[in-house]
Amino acid sequence: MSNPTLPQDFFLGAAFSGPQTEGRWAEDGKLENLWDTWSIENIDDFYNKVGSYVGNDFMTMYEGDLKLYKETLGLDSVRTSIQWSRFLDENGEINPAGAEWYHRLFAAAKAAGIEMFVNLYHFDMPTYLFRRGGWENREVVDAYENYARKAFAEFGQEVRCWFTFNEPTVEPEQRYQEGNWWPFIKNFNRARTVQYNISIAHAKGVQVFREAQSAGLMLPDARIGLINAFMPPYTKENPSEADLEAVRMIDGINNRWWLDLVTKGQLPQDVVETLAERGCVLPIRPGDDEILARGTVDWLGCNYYQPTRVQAPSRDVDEAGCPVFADKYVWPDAVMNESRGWEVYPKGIYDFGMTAARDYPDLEWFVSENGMGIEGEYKNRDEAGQIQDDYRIDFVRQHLTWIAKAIEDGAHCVGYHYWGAIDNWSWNNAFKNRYGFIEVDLMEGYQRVPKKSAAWLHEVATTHVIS
Ligand code: BGP
Repeated sequence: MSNPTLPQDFFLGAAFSGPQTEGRWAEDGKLENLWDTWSIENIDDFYNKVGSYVGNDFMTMYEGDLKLYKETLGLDSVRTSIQWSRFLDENGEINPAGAEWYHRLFAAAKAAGIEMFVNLYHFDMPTYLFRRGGWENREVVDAYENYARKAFAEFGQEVRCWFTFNEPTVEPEQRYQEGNWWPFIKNFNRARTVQYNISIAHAKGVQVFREAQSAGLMLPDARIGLINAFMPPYTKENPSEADLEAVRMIDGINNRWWLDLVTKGQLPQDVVETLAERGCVLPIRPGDDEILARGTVDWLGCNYYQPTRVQAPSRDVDEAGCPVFADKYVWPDAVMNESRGWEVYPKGIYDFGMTAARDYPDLEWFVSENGMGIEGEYKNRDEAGQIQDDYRIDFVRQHLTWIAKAIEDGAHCVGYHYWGAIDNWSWNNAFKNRYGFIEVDLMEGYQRVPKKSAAWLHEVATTHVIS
């Protein structure tokens, strides 16, 4: 049987973010963001005590990295994020040194033949705004609107593909609901307030993008999107009514919420109603419907790592008095990436594509992140010192194969970005789990060394044949 192929105009690239790569956390007027503050307050929370300060040293290495992307990996496009805390000062005015860095980066990417996709917010709230209430305070939504407006005006002629947020489900969950990220809040209802206000901020971001377009500030073919982690929901075989209800709400909160917002400019009414019935009242203000209506996008990014498996909850309410809609369901057949504790289920991306094609037929989307982080990867070096990461080749091959099938079956998927194509800083996991096709050698001044998978990826990216 011949190898599956991807369409010739399908793009292949990579994704990363400002806070996980740039480094130079306190130079040239950069303000502290929440990751810097957490690193300062308790470095012991970070794997091997590696805080946010250096990223993967991208601000030093960026020209070489862009060459690696293009020449060694064969990629055509790369996403990063602007750091709000680097670009603007505490008065919401442009920090010239911060702006200068992004101008330099976008020019270097262009010279290297890499199209730069730019996202505005990647879990990196400036700390002074968090201290004013963060996403729980509508004034911070206004501050985001100002940030977006200034970013479009400053870089509108340099960048074509823009995104308002990366994974707006994650900060509510990790920082406000599960208490995994500083300052470790555990409150489902506060998490939903944050989710709601981020939705308003997204819609305002799209609105100022459209205004910048009308004012002639953007490139003629500029586009705006949202990136979210879409985790197709599954439950047990032969589910009960209560299991299916758990699926409805978890799918509603994590997936449909954002899909409805970006395609219809509204939130799923059934989800909002059930939340209210269970005592989780969103901070809806008069006029919000009109704001949300402006949140429809040109296209969507889908980050896919793992599916969600849920079942009916064993209790209705948690310790904080907040509603519980589901418990985890452990599928006995699950294949795990033990390093990260995430299930590997490549067919999930196909299922997402088919659901999107059925329920949101006009939506164009791409896989904006997908990747495999492995702990202790240095143990897989061969005699010449190269990491032999056949598992990564296998992981990407399987996902690309399901994407090719989804396209064949009618999914409107136009590209693929691998997460962390060069090893980078994974939040409080720091450099524990490595994602790259290119190793970052922390013992050798952050030196970049291609792993075995790099040559394989180059072949696929330049031929579109999944070998
Ligand atoms: C996504 C984030 C990325 C990245 C990735 C891998 O959720 O958008 O920022 O970190 O997951 O996860 P981790 O680094 O936690 O292993």
